[in-house]
Amino acid sequence: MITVFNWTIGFSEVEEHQKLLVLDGDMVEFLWKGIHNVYQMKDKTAFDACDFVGSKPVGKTFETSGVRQVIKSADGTIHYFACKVGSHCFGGQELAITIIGTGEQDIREVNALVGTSDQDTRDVNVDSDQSSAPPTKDSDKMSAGTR
Ligand SMILES: [Cu+2]
Repeated sequence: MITVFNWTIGFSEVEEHQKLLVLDGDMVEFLWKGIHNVYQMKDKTAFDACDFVGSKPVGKTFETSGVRQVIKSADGTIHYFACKVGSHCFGGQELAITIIGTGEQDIREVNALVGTSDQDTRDVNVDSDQSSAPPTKDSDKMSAGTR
């Protein structure tokens, strides 16, 4: 699936405009007008600080609109992107893309559950299958550890 993302919407500084949920292997296409680019940031710290050290350009650094990136890795992984032009990143032109699964979940339902933290979104996979009680004897051994 290709998700087309308006790459200048983050200037609104509305937090929800700076986040996106995708399925593993989805492609995100950044679209814009004017002079912008797309960099994948090293990590969340770099993303929050608009620090481009260790970042990698997606496409050419002054590509015209239409840069595409396949988002692929484990569930719950967050990929961070920002524009390196001028102070655009500080102005809100940034995007955190979270992978929420491989395609079997309803993306709209999950949307309601994420967005408040960077917690692993794998929690949303928990369903009604919790009726099986943990084994009592063996679990004592396992938790005996280092406490
Ligand atoms: Cu920009």
